[in-house]
Amino acid sequence: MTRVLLSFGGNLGDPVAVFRDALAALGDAVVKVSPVYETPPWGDADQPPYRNAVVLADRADLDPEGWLTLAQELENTAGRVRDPARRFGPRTLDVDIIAAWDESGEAVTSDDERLTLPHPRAHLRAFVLVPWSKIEPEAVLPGHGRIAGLLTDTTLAADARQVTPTGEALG
Ligand code: PH2
Ligand code: MG
Ligand code: MG
Repeated sequence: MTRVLLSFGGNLGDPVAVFRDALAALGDAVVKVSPVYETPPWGDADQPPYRNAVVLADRADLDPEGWLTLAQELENTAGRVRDPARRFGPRTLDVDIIAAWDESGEAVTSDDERLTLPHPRAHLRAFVLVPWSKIEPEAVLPGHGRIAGLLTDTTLAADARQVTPTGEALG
């Protein structure tokens, strides 16, 4: 069994409809789903606001590499077009693996540049930590401690104030 925390993000088309399709494709693997949030674009400022959510999911038959393949399939199904010149540009669906845990609940770590675990910037991103804290208030980001503690950092707290629930449900 590998449990993962997935971050869903998108800012082209109808991201919430795209999130719903991706969740349906994950099927029984889905354990918990956060509300949807509107978030200011991080990285390139000249793009529309994002919708973000997080999904806790579990699949007995997938290791983190298998999850990466599945995440990329979900992005491709959503019509994601990759622009090599714009790494942080607009997209229909981005599915990032934030952290992974093995069957005994131990965090999986990886330095592989294709799949770094935990995600190297997750501890800096209010658009990941705020939705996650909503579904798992006591969660720990491996290597960084409790997410509730991370969110009290001055910079993150300022970013978190801009992460606003939209009221759109994915379930
Ligand atoms: N994803 C990016 C770049 N910038 N900004 C927000 N608010 N949310 C995202 O998911 C996001 C982003 C590239 O993965
Ligand atoms: Mg991303
Ligand atoms: Mg990504």
